[in-house]
Amino acid sequence: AVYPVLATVAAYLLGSLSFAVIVTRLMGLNDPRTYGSKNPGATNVLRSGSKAAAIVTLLLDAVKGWLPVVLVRWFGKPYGLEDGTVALVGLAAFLGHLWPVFFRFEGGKGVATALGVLLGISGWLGLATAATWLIVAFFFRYSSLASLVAAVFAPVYYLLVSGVVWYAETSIAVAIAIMAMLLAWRHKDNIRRLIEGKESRLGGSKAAPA
Ligand code: NKO
Repeated sequence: AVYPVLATVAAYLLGSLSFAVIVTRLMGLNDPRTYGSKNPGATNVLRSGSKAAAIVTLLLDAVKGWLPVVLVRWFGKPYGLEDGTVALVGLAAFLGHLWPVFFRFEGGKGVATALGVLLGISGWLGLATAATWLIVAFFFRYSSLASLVAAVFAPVYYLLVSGVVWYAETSIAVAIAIMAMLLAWRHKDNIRRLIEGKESRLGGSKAAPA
């Protein structure tokens, strides 16, 4: 039973790579933990003005959730790694992003990494959740609100996508539910700003919060 433990630790370490910090540092941009929402995430990197840096951050933060999940799914069977380990490594990568061992355990909100995990579990699940995010972001122009709505729908989509083919795994459903709850909790300041009408809009003016 050493392989599930090794896989989970490796996924946590991979998740601990805070790509918002790493990418901005490599590109010579300011540290996202010093401006805007102070969050090391793609949305806040976008507030630096560099779309390229934001996209690379989003991609790499998603890949670190996706990779451990698909590696276990595709190559785990001979090592005795089943769906329980899929759930564990996905959750471990997500937890690494929130509490990264390499960055004093001060990480992000887990949106991009959760998306990667969902895409690794099922392409349709990831696509449906990402589409939900895009629709809310398009109409309301708040990244945080889009993430919160997507997080509510993700567990529902999992049950639909897997239930239809009679395939829902309790461990995976629980992992998705835990990610959704932690993601919402990490957005508590965003929720307060949304209620107060002080949340910054996507593509909005950086000078005046409106
Ligand atoms: O700086 O506090 P901020 O305004 O930056 O940021 C709030 C934001 C933080 O998240 C990010 C990552 C942005 C990724 C955008 C595309 C993601 C596609 C949607 C996936 C939703 C996954 C939810 C899964 C829950 C289990 O929110």
